[in-house]
Order: sequence, then C-alpha cells, then structure tokens
Amino acid sequence: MSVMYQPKKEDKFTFGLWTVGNRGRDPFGDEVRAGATPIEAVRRLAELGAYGVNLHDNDLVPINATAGERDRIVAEFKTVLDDTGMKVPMATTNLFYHPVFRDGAFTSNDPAIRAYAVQKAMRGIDLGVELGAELYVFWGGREGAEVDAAKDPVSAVKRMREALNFLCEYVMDQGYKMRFCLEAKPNEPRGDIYLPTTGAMLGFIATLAHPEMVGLNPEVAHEQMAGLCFHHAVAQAIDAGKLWHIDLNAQKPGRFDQDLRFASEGYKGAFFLVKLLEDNGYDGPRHFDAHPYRTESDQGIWDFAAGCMRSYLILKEKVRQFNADPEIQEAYREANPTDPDLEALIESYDRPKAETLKAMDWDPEELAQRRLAYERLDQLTFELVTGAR
Ligand code: DIG
Ligand code: MN
Ligand code: MN
Repeated sequence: MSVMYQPKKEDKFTFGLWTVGNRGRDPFGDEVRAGATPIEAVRRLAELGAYGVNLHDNDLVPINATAGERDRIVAEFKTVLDDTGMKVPMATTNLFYHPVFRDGAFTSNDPAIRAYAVQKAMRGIDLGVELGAELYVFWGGREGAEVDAAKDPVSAVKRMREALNFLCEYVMDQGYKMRFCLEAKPNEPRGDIYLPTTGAMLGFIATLAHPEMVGLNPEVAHEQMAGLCFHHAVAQAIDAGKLWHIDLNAQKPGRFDQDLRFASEGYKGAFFLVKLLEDNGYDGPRHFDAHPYRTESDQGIWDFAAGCMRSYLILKEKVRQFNADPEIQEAYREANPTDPDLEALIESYDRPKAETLKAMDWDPEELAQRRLAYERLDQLTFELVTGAR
C-alpha cells in the first residue's frame, strides 16, 4: 500500500471508542461481532497511525461502576495512552443510551432527570479533563419529541441553554482548559431533535451566557440527513470562528444516519469538504464518527479504520493537485472575475459610496450576458477526482 497515504500523528486523525467498538447491532438485528475493547482500540489505532481516541463517559466507565472501579479503569486506560502516545482531544457524555434519557436529558420534562443529566455531564467533563481532553462535545440525541402536545419547544431551548450555561460556569469554576462543541442532528433517535442543524446551533450559541466557550462539531451524515450541503455548513462554521471539531463519515441521501466509512459515499462532496478544511488551515482533530458495515467481522474493523484515514489523505492529495493544476486554476480565475474598485465600493458603507453607487448606470441585460464557463471547470474537477486527469 502506498506510503504516500500512510497516516501520521500530525494528520490528527482520531476515532471515537464507539466506532471501532461498534458491534453491529441495529434496530432490526443483534450484535454480529465483539468490537474492539477500549484498550485494543487504542493499541490498534496507534499501529494504524491515528493521533488519538475520543470517548463518551460510558464507553470507558460503565454507568453503574463504583468510584473504585472507575479509578481502576481510568488508570489502566491512561497507562495504554502513555504506552502508545495516543491523545484524547475530545470527550463527551452519553446522555442517550440509558432508558432514563428516553424522553430527553437536558430537555426532559422531569426536573430530576434534567438535574441528573447535568451531574452526569459534570462527571464526564472531569473524566475528559483527567484524560487530557480540551474539547467537550454535546450531541443531544434524545433532546427532542414525538408528541409535541407534551413538550414546549421554547422551554426545550431554554432548558438546553440553562444546562450549557451551568456547565460553562462549572468549567470556569474548576479552572479547566476546556471548550464545548455542539453537534446537531435533525432526527433519529427522536422523531424530531431540537436545534437540528449546524446553522440552528450557531444561532443558539449566540444566546448563551458564554458564547466564547462554545463552538461546533458538525457531522457529515447529520447535515445531509437534513438535505443540506455539508461543506457549506462547515464554511459558515469556519466563517464564525466556531469550527473546533468535526465528525467525518459518509451518508447516502434520504437514509437513516448511516455513519459510513469516510468518503465511501458522495466522493465529490467529500473532496470539497477536504478542500475546504485544508485550504482554510483547519487545525482541529480529523475525527471519524463512523462504524464498519454490519457485514464486517472483527478483522474488518481495522480495514474500516485504515480506510477512513487513507481516503482523507487521498482526497487531500487531490486537493493539492487541484490547486496546482494550471488549466483548472485558469478556469477558476475565469469563473471569479475581480474588479478592485467595485469591490471596494460595496465592501463597507459610507454616504459618498452610496451616492456613487446609486448614480451608476447598470444594464442588467448586458450583465446577464457574461459567460459562466462552469461546465468545463466541473468536468475538469470530475476528471481530477476520478483519476482520469
Ligand atoms: C453521534 O453522531 C454523536 C455521539 O456519538 C457523540 O456524542 C458525538 C461525538 O462525536 N457524535
Ligand atoms: Mn451520525
Ligand atoms: Mn457524531
């Protein structure tokens, strides 16, 4: 296999423990494989060239573990991290698997469950800090509704804000170096999930008491489930200075959340996503929130993991070729005419500019005639991504 696409620590590839630990259970079928244990995941991913792993609290520490059991498990995990040099850049709380959260966690109608969820998140934050995480993801998988007669959507947003404001204050009070990343999803497992898209999360962050501590963790499959262009959503996150983490996977349109191996579907979108990340100097983890096909054996888990990283590196090389290709770049320049005087006129307001602009004589018929040679540029892109060029 070409060493050109051999992952290195500086690529910052990370995997959730739950990805290579996935046992293949789905709503219509039982487990099909053992899945990797946390220790095995760290060791095997390190061998493949990954930078680190991420985890939900209960991926490592069972929800019913005693304090002593927790400390023993964490100590053993820290030892294997030290042995392999693997990092834990991000942690998160499982606020969706246990039946207690069946009607929500932070947005549950039951104040006792809301309080328990905040307590569980505080303990998850403590664990993340202990493992070296400086990013903490909140994915509200159960924060939603099927029966809107039972739940007030305005109260739901208010409860999410209260919980996150409380937890921001907790991090500040503890003196932790940690920032939060919000992950959106439109539905599944709830009929509708509140704050369903990255755009909705951006609007929500602006309402928080400490918006400077809260960013985004967009996921490919989740925006695509909403019928949206993922890399456009990521572009807005970058523009807002809020792209602090990202969940990479793949998805067929109109399906349930497939969490497929990165770039295994939608090659063109994956190419433009990698182009956006690399062209804009994204320096966060390239995190794979995906899992092997249910048809895979335990050996296939590592084919999946290697494939995620290799596919990213192949697309990264395609981006380099695209940016260096004279014919493509000439077509791109033709598609992006510049006029420094006009651009200066409209990039910021003052009254003289407004009066100059209002006095100008535009002919929309003439403007409409300008050539847009997009067919040629799109064909060149197709030929580069497919290797024909
Ligand atoms: C699912 O897309 C979510 C959970 O797995 C987790 O909270 C988050 C971490 O990336 N993604
Ligand atoms: Mn997903
Ligand atoms: Mn995710």
